[in-house]
Amino acid sequence: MRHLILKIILVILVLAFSAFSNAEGFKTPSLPNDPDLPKQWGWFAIEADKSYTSKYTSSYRGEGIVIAVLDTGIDHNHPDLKDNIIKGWNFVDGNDNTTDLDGHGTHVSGIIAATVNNGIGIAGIAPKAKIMPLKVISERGGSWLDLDGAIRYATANGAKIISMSLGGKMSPAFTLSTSLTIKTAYYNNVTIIAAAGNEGTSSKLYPAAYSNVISVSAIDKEHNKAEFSNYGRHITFSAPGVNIYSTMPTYPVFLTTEYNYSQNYDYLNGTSMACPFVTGIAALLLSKYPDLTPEMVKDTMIAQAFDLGGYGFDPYFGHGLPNAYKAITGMPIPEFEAFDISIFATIVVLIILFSTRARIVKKVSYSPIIHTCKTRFMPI
Ligand SMILES: [Ca+2]
Ligand SMILES: [Ca+2]
Repeated sequence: MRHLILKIILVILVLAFSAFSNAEGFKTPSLPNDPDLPKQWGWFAIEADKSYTSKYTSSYRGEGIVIAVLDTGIDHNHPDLKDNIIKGWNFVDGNDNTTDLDGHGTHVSGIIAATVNNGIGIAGIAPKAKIMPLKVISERGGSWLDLDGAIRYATANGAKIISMSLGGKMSPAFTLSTSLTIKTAYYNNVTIIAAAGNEGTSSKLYPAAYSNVISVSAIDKEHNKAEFSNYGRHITFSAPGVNIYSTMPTYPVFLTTEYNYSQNYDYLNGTSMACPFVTGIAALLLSKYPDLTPEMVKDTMIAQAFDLGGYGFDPYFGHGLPNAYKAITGMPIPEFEAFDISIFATIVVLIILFSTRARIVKKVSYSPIIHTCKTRFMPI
């Protein structure tokens, strides 16, 4: 009888273990079923496939991370985006209608956070992140004042990342204002990423050229710098920006009617497309380590980036191509510089204090008693 009970318990345990090990969480995910995945060379170039399928990283997909996309708005009804959009604001018209009438903002948003494994279209890099569409560009372009307002709005409303696939040459009057707005966002722990520009020159475009902004140049499928991509010492990373397949509005917009791009999905070129690749990886990293500062986000991605071109940092590729898998499997890089300086400064101050005190004590202790009157003045 006792043996029978033991056997029954054993069988129950084996069945339970078998059910447990087959549970969803213990399976290594296979590649997602999005049919246009083969068109997304950039998704594979940053190893988003490895990040998606590895048991070490597959649970970090941008959960809890709000990304403000400062652009032309978004198609709120696109089947590959509609679940990942939160309320935004239209700074051009001063209302809450952030419908994309151009196509650019919808394309950028799909690269970052298109729904993955839903059997349609493409796969985003951080599909559990939420896009906050902030419309700052109309068919007439955008104003720096609107950009400032959008950066402040994003910071005040919980965005962890601001992604700006836009830029221009600043007039001195606006340089200070936008620079201060960006600094404020940065010190409120918002990671700020911007496209370097498409003039194919080393001329600086803002906001990418600000020191608190991660600046992104573009590469093609062969890892060559895209001909159109700007470059210079201010480039932080290089990311896919040629023949990038992503979401387009499901209704006619400027890019489809004036330039014959397709509705629903199409290819675009630009550092505007490279910027959201870096944004997506930053979102993956922040979903694992939500408390990282913008400096730590940048340094951790730098430490795990794939070097391109000349050895180490160079003005064409910056620190290279960031990696969606390695960025979240490597240890976060602490803020060494700030840490070291504060410790160093403390040590120097302590040494000065102790050496002064030692001199004083030494002098006092060696002062003969007969010179008591003089010892009163020794500390001076
Ligand atoms: Ca999809
Ligand atoms: Ca290099």
